[in-house]
Amino acid sequence: MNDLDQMARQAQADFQAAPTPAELENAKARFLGKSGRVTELLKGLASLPAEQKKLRGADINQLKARIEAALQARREQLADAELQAQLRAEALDVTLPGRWRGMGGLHPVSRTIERIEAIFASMGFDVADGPEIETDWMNFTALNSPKNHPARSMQDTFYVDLQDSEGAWLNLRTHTSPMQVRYALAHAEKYKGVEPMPEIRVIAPGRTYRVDSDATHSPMFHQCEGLWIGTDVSFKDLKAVFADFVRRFFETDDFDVRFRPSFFPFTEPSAEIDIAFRSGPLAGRWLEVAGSGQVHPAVVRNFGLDPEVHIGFAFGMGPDRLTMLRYGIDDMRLLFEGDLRFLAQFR
Ligand code: 2U9
Repeated sequence: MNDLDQMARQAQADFQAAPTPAELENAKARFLGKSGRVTELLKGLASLPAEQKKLRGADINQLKARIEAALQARREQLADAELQAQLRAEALDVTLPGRWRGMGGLHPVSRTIERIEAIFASMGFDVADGPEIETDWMNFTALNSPKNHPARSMQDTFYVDLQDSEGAWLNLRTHTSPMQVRYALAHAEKYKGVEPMPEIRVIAPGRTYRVDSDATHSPMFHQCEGLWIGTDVSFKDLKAVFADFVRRFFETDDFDVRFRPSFFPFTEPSAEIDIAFRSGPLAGRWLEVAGSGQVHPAVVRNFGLDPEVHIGFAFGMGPDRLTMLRYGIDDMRLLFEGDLRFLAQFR
């Protein structure tokens, strides 16, 4: 191997060892720069005789070309490595799922209330609304609750530090009934003197409050009551309407309904409504799903209507319990803890 071959190999090895473009340019300078080794060789030609100068000159030019080719190859190698590193660093997996803001959904109890509203609406029932802070008269007196009734005590009812025009403390409504009182009063007023008065058919779903908190009671819970006042309405109509509601709410015909005597201040006679599925996980167990009764004459009179003419039926049920029965939920607290692992199942 002559000295020129050796220099070519040295240059190639130095270029290969340069880890960055900057260091490669330093290595290049050592061979091809102004005082680089190839340049020095070319300068040395001057002292040679003409014959040798020609041969040596051609060899040095060949060497220069080999070194330049090695330099170019290493430059391309380094540029390619840099590009690959950059691509790796900025890698974008376009097959990953997108980042969502997260889809919301209705709370299971809201879904239940929407189902109840849709079913009763199809049977001609309006949906009432009303305030959650109520007067004593709307929440208790109009509904035939005597002044000394335990439901009115501080132990059972949340009171608000505000009095109405009669000096009675306002309360958080303990049932959804006051919405129906307001609705019935407005209805009677609207159709005053109209004979016959159009029927009152209304349901009232919403939040209600009682001083009660344990595994099966929440201080805030939901109710949905219904009121149907006409001149020719009876328990058999109530039973038919309620059974049709159950059939559509639980999407089955396979159940029995029974009325069991009970007591409420605002209805007389009163009855609990029980249902028993004949098949499925709850088969054979009587489940209490609602209270009901003929609206007490004193309550009808409070609407300014004659209880000898206007006869009414009412029922009340708990959307929280209906939700638990429909979805097989065994702990009521799950409904109100706001745990997304539970709630996301209902989206
Ligand atoms: C007016 C007149 C009467 C509504 C009624 C019930 C029976 C009843 C409870 C059952 C379980 C509610 O969800 S619950 O806590 N309700 O038993 N509610 S009759 O009676 C009315 C309502 C309004 C003007």
